[in-house]
Amino acid sequence: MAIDWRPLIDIIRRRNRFLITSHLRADCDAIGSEMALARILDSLGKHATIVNGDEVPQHIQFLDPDGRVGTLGSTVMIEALRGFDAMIVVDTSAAVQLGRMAEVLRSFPGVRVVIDHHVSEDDLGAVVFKDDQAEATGRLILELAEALRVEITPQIAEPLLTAIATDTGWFRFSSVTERTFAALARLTAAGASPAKAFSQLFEQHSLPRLHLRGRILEHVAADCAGRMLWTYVTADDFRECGAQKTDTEDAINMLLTVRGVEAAALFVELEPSVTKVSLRSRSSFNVHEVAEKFGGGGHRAAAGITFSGPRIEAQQAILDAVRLAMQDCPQS
Ligand SMILES: [Mn+2]
Repeated sequence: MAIDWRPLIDIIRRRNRFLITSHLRADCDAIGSEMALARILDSLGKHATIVNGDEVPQHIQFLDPDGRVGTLGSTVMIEALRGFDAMIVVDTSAAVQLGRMAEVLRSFPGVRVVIDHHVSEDDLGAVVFKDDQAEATGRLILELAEALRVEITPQIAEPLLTAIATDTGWFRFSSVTERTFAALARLTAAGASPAKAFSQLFEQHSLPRLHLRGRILEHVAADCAGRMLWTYVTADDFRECGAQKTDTEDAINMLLTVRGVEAAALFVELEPSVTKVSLRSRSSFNVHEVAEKFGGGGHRAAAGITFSGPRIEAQQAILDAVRLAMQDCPQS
């Protein structure tokens, strides 16, 4: 259902200083939405400041060439975050995903706004603008800009195209609808270049990332009679390949290329007792329901969990939960 932007237009028109934030381990939908929103507010003559709980991952810094996105505790101190009229959270509704920016939000004296497309939701004391059917927050930001009658410049269009492109796995996930392509058409008309976006996203990887892919593929195992594939990355894999933690991004989707596979899981050893788990589905199997059991979140087709425990433990617990849920899910 389309969002009624009128309350947000009212909030924006009546205020001048905006603080924008998004989730930790930001992706292109997070940074792209933040950058576009800041530039939309610029064009309205407002002041917009972007501050996240952690740094912009190196591989998506092309979205922020001038270093506009601040990092709380390193480039921006908490004392400096005063005097804002409104705080806008994009691409998440979960306090835990904001890191230290959650403290800023909790004690924020002005109006709080959430613009998001995730199902999971905390009560952030915010006015919420959400479409959990939307493929990306980036498309919602475009619709907000249009509702505000802001001219979509190339500087606004480019990060939004990148945001939508990445959250849809380059326009191929089941979340893609005609609205995705309608948005893409408008962004392209406004000066965004799909060819440039593709090159920035998929043709700038490091050799260590490619080597890490090799490890991820080597470790693939089948479960649930081939309806699920899962794999893992250890701390040794990262070290031996010279790869970054962000180099696992998108790797899980390779598992969905096998015939008959409905779901995939990737277990990443972040620390000896912290395991990042990614779940994907391309059938009616709902990975969000599995993630929720472990305090995770996401969508029906893509969900994540930060598991407090060693990787082996995470694998046992979560694979058991997947097996149980698969039994209740008819084979597609
Ligand atoms: Mn998103």
